[in-house]
Amino acid sequence: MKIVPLTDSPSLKRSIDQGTTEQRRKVQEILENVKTRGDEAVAEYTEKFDAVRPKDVRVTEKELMEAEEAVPEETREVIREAISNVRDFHERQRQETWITTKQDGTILGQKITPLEAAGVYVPGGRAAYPSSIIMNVVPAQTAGVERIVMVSPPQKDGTLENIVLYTAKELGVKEIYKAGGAQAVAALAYGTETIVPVDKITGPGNIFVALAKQLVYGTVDIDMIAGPSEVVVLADETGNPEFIAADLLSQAEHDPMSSSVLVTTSRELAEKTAAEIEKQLETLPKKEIAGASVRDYGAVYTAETMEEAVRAVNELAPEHLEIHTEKPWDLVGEIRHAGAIFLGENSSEPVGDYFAGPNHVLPTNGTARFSSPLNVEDFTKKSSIISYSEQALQENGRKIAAFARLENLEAHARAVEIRLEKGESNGKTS
Ligand code: HSO
Ligand code: ZN
Repeated sequence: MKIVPLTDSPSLKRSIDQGTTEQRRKVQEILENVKTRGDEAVAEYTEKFDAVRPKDVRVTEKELMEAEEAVPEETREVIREAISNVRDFHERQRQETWITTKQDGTILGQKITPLEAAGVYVPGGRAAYPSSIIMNVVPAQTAGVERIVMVSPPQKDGTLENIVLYTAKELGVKEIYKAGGAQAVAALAYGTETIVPVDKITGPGNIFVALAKQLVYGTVDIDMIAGPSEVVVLADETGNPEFIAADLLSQAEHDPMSSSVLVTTSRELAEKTAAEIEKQLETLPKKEIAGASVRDYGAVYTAETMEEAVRAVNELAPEHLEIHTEKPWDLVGEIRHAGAIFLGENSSEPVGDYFAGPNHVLPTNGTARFSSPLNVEDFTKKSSIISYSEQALQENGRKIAAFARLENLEAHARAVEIRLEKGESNGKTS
């Protein structure tokens, strides 16, 4: 991995391609077709892209039972424990409805209501990560979403992977459809004879799924559009090059476009980590992917001071940040932009991917500047509550009417004044 002094790097930002015009046009066509022709169009696209017409589009209770039996008990145990940790963490994010009263009798408040239905997209094949199913379903369930639907493209034999079905079953998700790609996103957004539409679609997918989600946004809500995974490690001379190299490679193996970066104040650590990466790469099963990622999107930046290093981290606004310094907690206050912050050498990033409890769906591609990890609030919405008292209206009515006239909205002004006149004629002016 190349070692570059930060002073030689004018901009650390990168931008990820959001699909070509041609891909966008194709997705648009799929959406239109599913919107007008429903199930039949979904079946045609499934046949075209997944080379199968599943007998039952909806997963049956029997299939769920069989999948559970096919998953070894040790695996089930790990998945159950991960679910429990993720539930505990998300439980703490739950927000309550609140009401406040004022001296004049006015009541104001904020009512929290879960979305009625959420759809979770689960990619096919090797990218069907059970951990991502957990991370998408748990916040929705914790928010109180009643109906959670999962969609995933069928394998050639018309089934879904056992581990996908088992994880869904363990989470309590019962409505699962064998459909993927833009056609599944369209079915969730517009509804078909079989699939009742949902209110929000979340979950990772390929470029066609990402584009479809972007295009149905407005009809339904969506989560963020995730880019390739990223990790930045911030370290001083106390960092362990073997651990740091291993953590950088753990994100590099996700995608040739994943980005793994070390920012360090120690030239020695920079060199040792770069050498360690080459060494550890040799024995990795995904060394092609991880190798391309560190070569094309990886870097080791050396900084003169910790302030300079922290400035670089904030500029990168990484999805994951690991801090490997003597006193990592001293730096937390300085970090403005990062999706998840891992402190100390035991907090390897995969700990967060699978097990610690926080969500692993995080803002990528610099969007940590303005967005947050997927969370319970994403599956709720708020309604404001306003109950004005007679006293409050009589006291403030003139001001409200004046404000309305400032905007040239006479009917607004009169709607308030009609009550004031009534109040005055009743002799109730305060
Ligand atoms: N690191 C990925 C999530 C993931 N890792 C799933 C393994 N499985 C993005 O946060
Ligand atoms: Zn990962």
